[in-house]
Amino acid sequence: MFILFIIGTAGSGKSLLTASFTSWLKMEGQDVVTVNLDPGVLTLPYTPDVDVRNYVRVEEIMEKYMLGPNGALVMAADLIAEEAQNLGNEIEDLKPDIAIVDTPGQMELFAFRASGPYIVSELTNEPKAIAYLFDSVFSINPLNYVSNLFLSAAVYNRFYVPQMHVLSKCDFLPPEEVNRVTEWSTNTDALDMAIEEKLSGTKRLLSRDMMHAIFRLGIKFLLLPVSSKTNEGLINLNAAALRFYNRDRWTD
Ligand SMILES: Nc1nc2c(ncn2[C@@H]2O[C@H](COP(=O)(O)OP(=O)(O)OP(=O)(O)O)[C@@H](O)[C@H]2O)c(=O)[nH]1
Ligand SMILES: [Mg+2]
Repeated sequence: MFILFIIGTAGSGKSLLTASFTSWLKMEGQDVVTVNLDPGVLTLPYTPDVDVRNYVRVEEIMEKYMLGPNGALVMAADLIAEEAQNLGNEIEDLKPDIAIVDTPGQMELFAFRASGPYIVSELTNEPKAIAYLFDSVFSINPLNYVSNLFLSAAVYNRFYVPQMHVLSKCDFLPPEEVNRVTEWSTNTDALDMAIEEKLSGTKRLLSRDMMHAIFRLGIKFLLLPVSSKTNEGLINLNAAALRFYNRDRWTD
């Protein structure tokens, strides 16, 4: 079994990618299950096979503890950790080839509190990877791109799980823009040049220094353009996931 966690900032396309990638894998004949870890979500574009809302519900926490929506989400994030074992058992009972895990809308609640890394490590002992989403329209600005790279590096430092970078909603951009942004992920000089061209003053200095610091840490992953509307790039996402899976199996 292989577990793929979909992580990204609010609205970056996590839930729809969970839905589209799952359908695509099913068409390829894979035995795949979906896991919803968002306790506050009302509607999902897929029917989760394993759902955290069966254990923790944000509306109930709001009522019971008289909390507002954000306070309840923070509490929910911590309560989910106690259910890691149950959720893991549910996944293992289904015996899938691959489980796609949709994570909470507010990434910081999952990534930057103690509970997220605990859940990722305790859910199962099977090989895992994280797909970190870069929202297309947001990413064409080099400052936003580097800021997102920084967030991804922070996620990487929190989870210590193999990570891949996905340029989500790529159908929003013309192909030449998609190529330009994906080149930034492999070619430091191209990103340096975009920063010089498009940014000035403090923004330029900050972006350049952040970019070099991140690349020095060895965090340089190819950005895979993917669209959940057209299914473009799902084949490459699958190939990248398989590479991690096989690598994990060989090193076990
Ligand atoms: N055109 C296009 N729209 C997309 C794509 N993926 C997601 N969207 C749209 O972007 C919006 C947010 O998508 P979601 O999948 O809900 O994003 P999310 O990251 O799960 O959002 P939260 O869980 O609320 O943080 C929705 O309106 C989707 O229809 C895509 O590949 N192409
Ligand atoms: Mg979602």
